[in-house]
Amino acid sequence: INLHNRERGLCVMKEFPADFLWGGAIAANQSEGAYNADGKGLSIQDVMPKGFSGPITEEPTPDNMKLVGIDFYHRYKEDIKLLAEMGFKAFRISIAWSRIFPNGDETEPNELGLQFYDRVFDECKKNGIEPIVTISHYETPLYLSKMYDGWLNRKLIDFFIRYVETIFTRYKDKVKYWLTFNEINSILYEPFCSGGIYTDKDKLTKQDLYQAIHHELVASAMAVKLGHEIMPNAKIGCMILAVPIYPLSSKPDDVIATMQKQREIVFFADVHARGEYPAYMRRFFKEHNIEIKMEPEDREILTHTVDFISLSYYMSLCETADSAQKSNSKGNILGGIANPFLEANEWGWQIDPQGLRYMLNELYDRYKLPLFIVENGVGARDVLVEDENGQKTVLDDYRIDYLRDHLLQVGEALEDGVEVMGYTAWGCIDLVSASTAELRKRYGFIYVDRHDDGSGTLERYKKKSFYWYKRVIESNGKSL
Ligand code: BGP
Repeated sequence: INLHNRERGLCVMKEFPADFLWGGAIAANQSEGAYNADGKGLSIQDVMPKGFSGPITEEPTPDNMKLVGIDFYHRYKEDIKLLAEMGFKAFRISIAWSRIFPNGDETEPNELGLQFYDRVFDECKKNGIEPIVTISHYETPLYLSKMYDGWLNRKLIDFFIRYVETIFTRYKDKVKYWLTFNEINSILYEPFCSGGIYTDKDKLTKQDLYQAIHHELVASAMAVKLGHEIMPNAKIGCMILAVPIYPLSSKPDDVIATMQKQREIVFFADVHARGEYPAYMRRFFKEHNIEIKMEPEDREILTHTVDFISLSYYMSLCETADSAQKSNSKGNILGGIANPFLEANEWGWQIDPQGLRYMLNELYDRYKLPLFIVENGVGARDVLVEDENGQKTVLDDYRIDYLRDHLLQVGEALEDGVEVMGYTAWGCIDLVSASTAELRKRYGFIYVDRHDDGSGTLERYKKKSFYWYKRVIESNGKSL
């Protein structure tokens, strides 16, 4: 794709804003390890050794790679220094809820947990890096999941707000950018991972799911309101798993099916940005016999809208009204259909740089709010080799190609007039995969010597993409 673009003279980089937030992203549960250190309680991730598809365990088991992660808990200084060397302006991390409230429903926070993030934010500041903080990234305290059934229970709103108030008050002078729920729409597909809902996925009705979603939407809006009160200068955004949906054919039936499928996703951003349920949901709820239980204050709470929309972008999908084609489809992530014109990575995620431009335009047209790409990247198996100076490295040209192709499209979107605040590449340091819980699916500019059998020194090595991204940031996107 890249070569093709260059031949056509399209590789001219567009102007990025001077204050563009270049950086990378990780999440606590996929990197920190130290799963029971300093008073941390268990999170749902500590009993998910196989990621989305595998069974949940009763107790943490040694085959769960997340228990050690990449030991960011102890190596954050070294890691942040490496990110600073690349010139990072922003570093997206998440706070592990169960470090602050080990069970989730206590009244007093765990001071040692709070101190850890103090140290991380101070280290960022020392290195001139702006922290971007996800409040809840797939890491509901396990106790809340087991005892309350996660977000299915309205009580979660109170527990969440207590946690949010604690971290806003504590870090108000250290953190300006906050994201409420990571990929909030993913609860539709992964209710345990995303919403801490312990009840078996197959037993959940649409009614259950949309009730849990309502609780999260109210909680998110309450966090926005509270955040603005405690930190008048803060910017608080929602975060959605952004997947553009294309009609598989130009058949009007397929186009309508596509519209519906896209709404399944943008519904979440609609509520966050417009402060109310969109009109089309009335019909959806009616047709699916869903009745959302709302408290009288909920409508007012939802009017506290976000300052920006953040998104992850990995792939696009197709949709059709033809059920036979649907069940035959191989690219069935989110129940979507593979695009015959695109290639996929080893895990079936179809690579579509132009889809990012398309999505950014769609979202900006819809909301006129700044957008922040807080995840993008390609998972790949990396091989550690020695360079000519005997230094260990990874020759990850495939990663550079992927990121370059996507950044070119961000440039196109900027040229289209879209306001993009920043770009944080996913898994800037190798970490444990969310969906498969493996380490062999790597995203980083920095290689971490740790493997799925638990072996490895945890040493960090700079990949070829490390030097490439450093130049990208240095040149503010001119050198790709
Ligand atoms: C997003 C999650 C991340 C992350 C990324 C890559 O859905 O927000 O936590 O891991 O996808 O997915 P994976 O790790 O499964 O490759």
